[in-house]
Amino acid sequence: MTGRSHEVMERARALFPGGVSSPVRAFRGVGGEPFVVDRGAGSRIWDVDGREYIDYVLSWGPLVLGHAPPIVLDALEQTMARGTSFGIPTALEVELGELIVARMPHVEMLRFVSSGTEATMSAIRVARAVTHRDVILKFDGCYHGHADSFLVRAGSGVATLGLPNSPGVPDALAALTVVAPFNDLSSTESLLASHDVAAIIVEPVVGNSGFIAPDPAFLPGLRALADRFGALLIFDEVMTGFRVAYGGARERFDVVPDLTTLGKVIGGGLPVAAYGGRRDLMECVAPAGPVYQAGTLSGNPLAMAAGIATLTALTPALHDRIAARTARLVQGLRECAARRGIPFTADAAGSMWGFFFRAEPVRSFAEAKTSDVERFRRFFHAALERGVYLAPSAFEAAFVSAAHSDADVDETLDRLDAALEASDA
Ligand code: KE4
Repeated sequence: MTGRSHEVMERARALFPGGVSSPVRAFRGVGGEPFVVDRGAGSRIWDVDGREYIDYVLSWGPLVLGHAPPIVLDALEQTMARGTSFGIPTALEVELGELIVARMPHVEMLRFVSSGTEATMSAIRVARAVTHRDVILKFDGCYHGHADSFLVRAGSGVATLGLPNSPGVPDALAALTVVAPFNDLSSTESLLASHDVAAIIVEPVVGNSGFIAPDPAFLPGLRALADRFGALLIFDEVMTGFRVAYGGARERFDVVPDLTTLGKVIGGGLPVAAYGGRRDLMECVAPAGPVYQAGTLSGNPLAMAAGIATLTALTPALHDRIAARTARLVQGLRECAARRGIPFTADAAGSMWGFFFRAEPVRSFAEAKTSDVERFRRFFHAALERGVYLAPSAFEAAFVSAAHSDADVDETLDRLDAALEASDA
C-alpha cells in the first residue's frame, strides 16, 4: 500500500504488535500491507486513499445488514443520548435476549458478554462445572476465540500464521484439550472413549479453516456420541448464528446442542456475544449458581440497541434473499473457474460462503491445507486491485449482507473472473 494507508500503518507498527488490533488483519496470510479503512456504507468500504471496495468480509461476519445501516445508526443515536453505559440492568438486554430466544428456542436462558472468546470460555467453564470433568474436545482447524483451552490446533489467525499452538499456554492446560478431525466421527468416538470429556465444542459449519460444511451424519453423530459418553454438546455459533439459517445451525441441521455461543451478528457490529442453552445448565451461572463469570460492559446499552435493530430487520424473508444472492455468487464463481479450467471448489450456507483452489470438495482442515494457498494469495491481491475485498487468508469464510444488490453480485463476478485470469500462474 502507498499514500496515507502506508503512513498510518507506519505509525501503527510502532504502536501495536504487527500494527494491528487483531492478527488476521495484518495481511500476513496474503503478503503485503493492509489498507487503512476510512468509512463504509452498504456493501462498500473506502480506504483513506479513496479506493473503493465491495466488501465480503463485513467485519468478519457481524454486518449482516451491511455497513452503517440507517436502522442501526438511528437506534444508536437514540440510545446514546440517554447514556452509554450503566452497569445496571436495562430493558434493552431483555429485548435483545427475547429476540434471540424467539429465534433459537433451544437457548432457554443466556448471558451476554462482550466477545466470542468470552462466550466460549464461559460455556466450557459451565460444562466443566456441571460434568465435574476437565477435558474439552474440539476439532482441528476450528477456532473458538483465544482463550487458552482453544489455542490447540486452532483455525483462523492461528492457522493463517502457521502457529500450531500458542506459546504461553501451559502444557498442563493444553493437555486438557483433545482434537479430532472435523467430519470424523470415528476419531471423535475414540477420544471420547479414552478421555472423560466435559464437552464437545464445534463450529457447526467451519468458517475458520476456510468454509467447510458438515457431512449430513456428522452433527447428529456428535449429538449421539455426546449423549452416550455423558459430555455436553456446544455449538459455537459465533459465526454461523443467524447466517447459515434464520435460526442458525440448530434450525439448518435439526440438531439441538446443550449450549450455544453467539456473537458477531447479534451485536450488528458492536461488541456483543452470548452463551446460553438449557435452563438447568445456565442456572448454574453466578449469581443464580456457583459458576462465576462477569463483565463490566456486558449488556452495554449501545451494543444491545445495535443488536436489537439488526435482528429486528433480519426477517426470514430478508435472510432468504441474502442467502439466494450468496448462492448465486458462489455458483457464478464456480462457473468462472470451470470455464478457465482452474481447480476450484466453493460452497455456501445461508449468507456465509467460501472457496478453495482445489478440485475436490474440502471436508477437513487437513484437506483445506492441501489447497493452493499461493494461488489464493495471487487471487486475493488481483481481486483487491479490482475493488473486491475478500478475507486476507485462505483459512477464513466470507459473507454477504442485505446491502449487496444483484448488481453488486454481477459486478463482483466480472471483477473476480478478471482476477482469476490475472492470477493464473
Ligand atoms: P471474538 O473473541 O473474536 O469476538 O470471537 C471469537 C470467535 C469464536 N468463535 C468463532 C466461531 C469465531 O469465528 C470467532 C472469531 N472469528 C474471527 C474470524 N474468523 C474473528 C476475527 C479476528 O480474530 O480478528
